[in-house]
Amino acid sequence: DVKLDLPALDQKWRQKWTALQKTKSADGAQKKYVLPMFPYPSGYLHLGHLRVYTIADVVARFHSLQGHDVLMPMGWDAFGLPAENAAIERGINPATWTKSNIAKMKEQLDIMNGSWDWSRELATCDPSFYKHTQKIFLLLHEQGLAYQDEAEVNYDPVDKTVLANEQVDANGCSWRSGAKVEKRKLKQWFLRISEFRDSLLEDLEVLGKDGAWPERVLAMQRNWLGKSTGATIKFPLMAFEHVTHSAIEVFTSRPDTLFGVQYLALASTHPVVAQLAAKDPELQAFLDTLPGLPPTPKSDTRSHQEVHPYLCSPYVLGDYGEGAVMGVPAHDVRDHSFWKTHHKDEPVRFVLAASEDESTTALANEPFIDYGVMTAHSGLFKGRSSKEAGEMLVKILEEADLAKPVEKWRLRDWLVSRQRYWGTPIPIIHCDSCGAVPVPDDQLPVELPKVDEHWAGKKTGNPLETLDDWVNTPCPTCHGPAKRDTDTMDTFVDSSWYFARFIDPHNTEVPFSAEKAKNMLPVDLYIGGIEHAILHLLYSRFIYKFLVSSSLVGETEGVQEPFKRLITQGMVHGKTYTDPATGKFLKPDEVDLSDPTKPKVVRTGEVAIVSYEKMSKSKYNGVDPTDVINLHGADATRAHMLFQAPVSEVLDWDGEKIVGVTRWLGRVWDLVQRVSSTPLASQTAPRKYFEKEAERLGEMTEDELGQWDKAARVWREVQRTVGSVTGSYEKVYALNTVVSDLMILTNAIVEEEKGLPEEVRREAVEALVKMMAPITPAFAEECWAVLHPDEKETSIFKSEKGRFPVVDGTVESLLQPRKQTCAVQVNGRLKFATEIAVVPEGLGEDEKREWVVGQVMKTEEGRNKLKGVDVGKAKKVVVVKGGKLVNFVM
Ligand code: ANZ
Ligand code: ZN
Repeated sequence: DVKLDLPALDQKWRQKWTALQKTKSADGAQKKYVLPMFPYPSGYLHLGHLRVYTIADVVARFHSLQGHDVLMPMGWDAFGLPAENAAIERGINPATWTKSNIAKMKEQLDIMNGSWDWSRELATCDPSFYKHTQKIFLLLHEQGLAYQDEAEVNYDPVDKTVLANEQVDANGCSWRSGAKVEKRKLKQWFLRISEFRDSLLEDLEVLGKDGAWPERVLAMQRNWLGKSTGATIKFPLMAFEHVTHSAIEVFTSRPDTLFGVQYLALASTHPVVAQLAAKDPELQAFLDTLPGLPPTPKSDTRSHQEVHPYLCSPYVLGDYGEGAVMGVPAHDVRDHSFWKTHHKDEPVRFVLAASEDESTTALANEPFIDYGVMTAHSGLFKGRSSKEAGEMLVKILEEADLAKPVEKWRLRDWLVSRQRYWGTPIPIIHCDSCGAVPVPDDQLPVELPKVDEHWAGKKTGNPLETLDDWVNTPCPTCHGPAKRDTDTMDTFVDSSWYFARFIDPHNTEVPFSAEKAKNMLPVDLYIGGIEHAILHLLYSRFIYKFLVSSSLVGETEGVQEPFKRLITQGMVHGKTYTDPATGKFLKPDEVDLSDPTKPKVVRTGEVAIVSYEKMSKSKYNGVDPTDVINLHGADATRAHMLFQAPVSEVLDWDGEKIVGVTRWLGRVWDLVQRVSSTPLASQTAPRKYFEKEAERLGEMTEDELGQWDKAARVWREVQRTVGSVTGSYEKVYALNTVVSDLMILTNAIVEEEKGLPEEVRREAVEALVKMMAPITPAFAEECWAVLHPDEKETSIFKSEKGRFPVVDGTVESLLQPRKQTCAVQVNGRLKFATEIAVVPEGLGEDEKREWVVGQVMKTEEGRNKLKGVDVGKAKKVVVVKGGKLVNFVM
């Protein structure tokens, strides 16, 4: 008996895999590009990482076993604020911090038995990578798709630095200095994503087919793009001598609600508001209460006594539509709650309803937001469908120059400038006479200068701005004095194209070759967290569409989407103990786990509350994947991780439950040992057995028939499992059922093992091991080596014999249940029921009758209970329902 030491197997096989990695897959193999979102090198791998990388690796290995040419690379999303913050706090260079984090995480990643292609490893902070990020930026610039414009930034007046939104707390103060953050206008770089908005929206349809992308993500993308059709409508302004506008223009998506307008609301930044405030101290006082940062729900409720009151409210955005809204409390949710808060006593005016005869005004507590039929309040339009009425209204107003049909998008151009050090430098030189000049191609990359003294001094701000040697440079065009752009790019720019770099990571000339792009892109399966459902995916889609339409790739046919399929995995929650008396989270040494089913609070002896929560330091519920893997081995950890929850759902992590999986692996291991002494068979051996034996089914003894049945039961189970497991691996979402299906198959084999024909037993175990291999690769390799001592030097993933099993359709008919119940009647009256062999296919009516009668007479019941009935002399024998009933008419 060989003892199973799972962690030791990990070690052994990881070494062998490294040695084997160089082998190429067969020519003409189908390409599969499987990619999990690359990690930010924070310095430690958490269980969430382990989950997404396990899913990716399992799918990649499944495809390898099918003989596909699989690409699964790994890299680092290495620029960004945390490194810079760490640098400021610790006085070290962000590059140093990042590199040591990468090294730590790579080590952690390596022990999970992943089949990463490290030869393609990349880090976005590496000049050899960001050289090409700069090239792509300049390509965009050349096409007019990168441009400069003024935009507001958060400015910390104490640290004298620009802050990212995440560095501003809820009170509008700096994360570091605590100073009140100011808004400043700066010239910044934008990427014109709006140019691609039509195809970004249209192609979501394609991604929605067959559930290729989760519906939820598609909805979020659609919403972010926010295409809305409607009209601008002018409301003439009266009786304000000091206002220069003659009308207020609003954007509405619902012109059909025009008769329900009860007020107009303006954004606080609307030019008319400032003019009104100049003469209205009360309004000015209200405006002064509005903070520069996210609007608080305060409202100025005073109305000016006009046909419609004009109100100024923070729910009206200054930079959307016209910065003004026609307020329809009856048919819009926000307008309704605004009206209810400030005009409690004034009735809401409903102007359309679900049907014509509906009395609607009574429903004043809720707005009616659907389209419907115009009611009496809509005057002449009463009875018309509201969609049609809306179009008519816009036409009529258009003739009077009071309305214009328009299309509005929520999507803004992408602001990519960051006033920070740790990012890709923007490759532009500013010259007083030539303007913004691209850095010439042969001078790329523009490298980040080393500024160790800056970090050592724990200084804040962007050191690039004060580095005169670096900033001052001759203009590439006129050679006069000029200055480098000191902004760096948003890290989302780096991650918007990294997946394309993986196909050609060592190319020094271009980001990637067009030829490789045609062969290897797009990504077949992309896996990552829902937190990237909007920005990262939208930016990647945009840049991909740009790249494939650019000179880099040249005209490509078909849909231009970077990720054919997208899987979003659920979070991992940690086991959390709470003291019921205080409601406080308990630290590990504050919980008594001597009886794991009844955790107790050490201090009081009371039973602690157990729940599963998002892992965090403050809840003491974090789990280090390295510890788990060292204890249980990577394979058991992977299998457990998949088994506990469907891929897209939350996973409640309870390390104690891993023993279930470990026990299963132990059973399979023992089974493999027992089977290894039987002669090698082949995948087709069971079929040959069934074909051969089927010919003599009629003459078999009871024992032989018993063995046939047993073999059929096991092989049927193998076939069923191959079918369902293949489907689940392909769907990805159902990986948890792969583990349970394989556990069931293990039990079926072990239960029927005794007396099972050798070739069936052996092949059942072989199939089981192959099906397990994607999930428990080292374990499967070891089993494979035991089963195939002749192939010791190779790997189940590389061997032809190791191919993932396919359902054998030809044995199906042989494996049908051999027995069925037959009800026996004499003159239409039931005498008894008995078990007979299933009627073979292809018999004629007479043969069938003869066969059934013969079977019935062979049974014990037949011999006993039909004594005295001379069935040979029956007038007629009726067999129905394929032999489930026989009637002797005497
Ligand atoms: C009247 C109305 C009646 C509206 C109704 C909706 C329903 P989407 O479709 O997302 O583009 N709106 C217009 N400009 C705004 C701004 N600057 N800030 C806040 N809200 C603004 O939304 C368009 C709708 O949002 C417009 O249609 C307008 O309210 C509001 F039963 O006009 B609606
Ligand atoms: Zn110049």
